[in-house]
Amino acid sequence: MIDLRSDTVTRPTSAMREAMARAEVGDDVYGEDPTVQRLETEVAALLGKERGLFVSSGTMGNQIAILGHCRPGDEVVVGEGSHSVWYESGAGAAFAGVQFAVAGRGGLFDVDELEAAIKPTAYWYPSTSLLAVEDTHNRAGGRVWPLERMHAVVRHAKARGLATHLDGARLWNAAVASGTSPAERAAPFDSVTVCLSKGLGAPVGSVLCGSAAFVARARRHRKMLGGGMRQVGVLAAAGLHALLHHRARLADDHAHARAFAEAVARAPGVTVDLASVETNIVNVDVERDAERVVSCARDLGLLVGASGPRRIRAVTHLDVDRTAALEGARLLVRAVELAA
Ligand code: TLP
Repeated sequence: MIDLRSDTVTRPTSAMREAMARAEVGDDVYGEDPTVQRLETEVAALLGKERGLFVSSGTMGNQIAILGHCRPGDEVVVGEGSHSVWYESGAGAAFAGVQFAVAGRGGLFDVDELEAAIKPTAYWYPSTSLLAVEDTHNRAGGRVWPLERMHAVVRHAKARGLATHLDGARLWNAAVASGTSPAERAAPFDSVTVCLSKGLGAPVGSVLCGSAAFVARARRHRKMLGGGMRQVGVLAAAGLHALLHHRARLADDHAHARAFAEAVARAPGVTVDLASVETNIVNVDVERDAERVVSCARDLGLLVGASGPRRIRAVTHLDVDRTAALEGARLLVRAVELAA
């Protein structure tokens, strides 16, 4: 089976498992796990923030950020297709009591579109208190925010009194693809979530970073959500290993995604916006029922996901080499034919 459903499907390498087995651990709720502390310090330094907090998932990181920045009834501005709106089980509404306003179209937006999404000030409006930006943007097909545009919207949000959060689940991909550093990209944001379990290939874990005061608040919220973990250095060790060994190779995933996209784009009945394939995610628009294409692909030995009625998403990762990516493209084209 070639599995292109997500870069979350990777399995820990044997070197990563060895690092996990060797990890020094302690009870992290007592603040006594040295490996967790090392991970939090290293990620905070990589992002140019004061502190980091190891959390179980990107979803938990985003939700703790929303809890830390907002009050019930507040509004969070996001780009179209935001992960928090689509894939976090409605947690923003359930736990923080916020609602979402969408800026612009297609996931990325500009200052005017942000301004249009901010509610005026009167007691009958929700208070727009947070801007959350996704880089890379998942549903937009792994798009990388142009640095200056991203920083301009953050500057505008701050001028309007909003807090700012970066959902950097794939910030590592954005940095590699654009030749900028994660710290440069994260610089103006109040908080940032990065994931270790996507392209980096760790089995679990994300790190939420920000100021010392923000992370102290976040630690309480993490406990409230049941995310206080104990001898979790075994997992932090996987993350540290991933950061050290799997970051630069993300460029390979991007090259494989491009090769996949170009091969698929040549087929009839299929459209791929090649200009938007910047990292490891490829959106493939099909003139067929996407779920039917997914099921035909599975029968042929390829796993992909439907991200819309006529859209397929394919994601390259650590466990997919160029040969597998090209074979995946061939099988997807065949599945589209069969789904007719
Ligand atoms: N995305 C997953 C699914 O949930 C859709 C995937 O397969 O791409 N922010 C962004 C931008 C993400 O893409 C994801 C995961 C998360 C947050 C959440 O991370 P986890 O899965 O660790 O909660």
